[in-house]
Amino acid sequence: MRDAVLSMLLDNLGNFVSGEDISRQLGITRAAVWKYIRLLQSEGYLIESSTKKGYCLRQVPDILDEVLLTRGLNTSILGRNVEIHSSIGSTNARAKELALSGAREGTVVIADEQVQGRGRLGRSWVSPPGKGIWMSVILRPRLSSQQVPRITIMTAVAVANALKRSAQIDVGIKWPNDVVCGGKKLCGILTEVHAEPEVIHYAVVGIGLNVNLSFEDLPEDIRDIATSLRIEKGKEFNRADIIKSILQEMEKGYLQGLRDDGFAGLLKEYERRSVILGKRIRVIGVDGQFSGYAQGFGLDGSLMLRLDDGRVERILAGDVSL
Ligand code: BT5
Repeated sequence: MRDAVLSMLLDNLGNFVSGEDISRQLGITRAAVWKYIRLLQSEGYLIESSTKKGYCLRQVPDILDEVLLTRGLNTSILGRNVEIHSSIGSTNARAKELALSGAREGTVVIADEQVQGRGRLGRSWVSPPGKGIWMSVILRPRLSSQQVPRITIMTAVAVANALKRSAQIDVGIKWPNDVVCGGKKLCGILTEVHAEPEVIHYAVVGIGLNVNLSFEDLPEDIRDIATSLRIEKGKEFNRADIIKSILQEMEKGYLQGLRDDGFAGLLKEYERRSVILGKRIRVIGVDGQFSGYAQGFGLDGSLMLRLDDGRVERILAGDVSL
């Protein structure tokens, strides 16, 4: 019923709805309406009330609420099932639990704060409350385990397209899993899979996107390498709008790029946004360190690095510095 009251206020955003209308439409007493209004106000919704005119929600606050997250979400798989936490260890860890117990494809776990946010190789991911998008999406793609890097590539392109659409910002992609702006990291992606060589049981794609963090919100040790939408654009953004945009773009990339063999097209978009293509880089990979020219990306999502002796090394995962 709380959701229904909120939906009515959202349907009339910026306008008053009378208590009587709400009570009649939802079949609850005026006292019950007032109770839900008080509840929503306590959650941070700024609702004006007037004895004559009723209730008015002036603007949509930046709250992670299932109603706000699913309203107008135009997807058929991703985000049809959402789990929201005010604080959690790691959304990836939670999504893996859910995936193991059979959660359906497209299930999304979102947290306002992570206290054990993780990056690759056991690194930590800074995830303070109320300021970022810390979310994980469960996918069950029909790919071989060799093609897993494709998932990260698809997601990076989706985040970049979503940011263009919902935040009017042009970002670059730094292989394999960084979305960057002005050379600094705006978003990191962590893809974890439970797979056998020929089949992926599930993939959990974690997205950490710095939205409304100020420079001071970033711990000192990452201030030189990290940024946020707020720092780049000088204003705050509504996280739910960006989340919906990411889910929409991801679903498109998933259906057209990963499922229907359209990966070559997706790779073109990735290359267009790549900040390393054609540049001299250093890569620290699992098999050692390499220097050379980033020549291209393989259909499996690997990086082709042309070494100084002319050989081309195919690298599946690693950290790149320019
Ligand atoms: C990543 O790892 O970039 C993957 C980050 C994935 C985070 C999401 S949040 C939702 C989901 N749940 C999780 O627990 N994780 C995922 P990697 O490439 O290893 O980069 C990690 C490095 O980025 C750290 O060692 C820091 O140097 C830097 N870093 C940490 N927090 C950052 C932040 N908020 N913004 C930018 N850089 C950060």
